[in-house]
Amino acid sequence: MPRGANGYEAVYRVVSINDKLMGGGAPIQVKQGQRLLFHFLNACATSNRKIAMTGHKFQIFALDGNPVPNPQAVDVIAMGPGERVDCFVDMNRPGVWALGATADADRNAGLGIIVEYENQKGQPQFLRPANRTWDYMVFGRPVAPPAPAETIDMIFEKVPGGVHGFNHWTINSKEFPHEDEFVLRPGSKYRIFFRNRTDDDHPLHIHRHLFEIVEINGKPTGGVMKDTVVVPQFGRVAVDLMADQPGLTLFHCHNQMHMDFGFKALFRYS
Ligand SMILES: [Cu+2]
Repeated sequence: MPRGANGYEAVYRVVSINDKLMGGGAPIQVKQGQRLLFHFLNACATSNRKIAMTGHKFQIFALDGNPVPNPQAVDVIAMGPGERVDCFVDMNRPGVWALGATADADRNAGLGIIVEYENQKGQPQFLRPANRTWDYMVFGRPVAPPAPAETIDMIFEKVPGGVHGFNHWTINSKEFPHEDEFVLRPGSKYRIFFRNRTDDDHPLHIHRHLFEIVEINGKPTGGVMKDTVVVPQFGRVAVDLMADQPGLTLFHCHNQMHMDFGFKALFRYS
């Protein structure tokens, strides 16, 4: 792998929820005993984020709009750019709370919204949860579906941009465009191996298709359908994709900077 100084990455002075910095808009006003439905979308072009709400659990039932086989309550939600999470939260801990980023820098830059129980006043409280793990596999089944006959291997690498440059990104040693590497036969199913040989977590997205996560870092899983998956640094994720949407299909890292500097490919149908 090429070595050298990292190039520029995008960073932000302010971060918002529904166009408002935390405290800049109306709080979410709730009553004890209520159940709230949340639709979360990470609309940032470049940053993975984690959010939490002290004393409350997110009861996750759908990812990227697809019901999960094993709904679970978790303390923290992690989302790469473009990912969506649907969940319930039971309001059973009166107070004034910040629903916001677990990273202090992001929360202090505005990434949060105040949740205020009836008859409660004061500054919003935020305590970082002890368990901040996020694992797609807890929402799936512990077995992978049978392997399809066809496989596609994708190796992702970084070409460091140097002190005043931009990092570049390659798929199977090449930046975009890839002319004929990725050809799908209509009606065939493919197991795609995403091999991340970089020190970033990449949110990978395939247009117009769903895929099933079937392996993460060597552990089998099944049943979680998505269109975007964050592949951890120096990790491996396998997904099964049914080629049933003929037409040119863009595959890319959902980090805009990575996509603009090589990290994308067109899948074609034969
Ligand atoms: Cu990326």
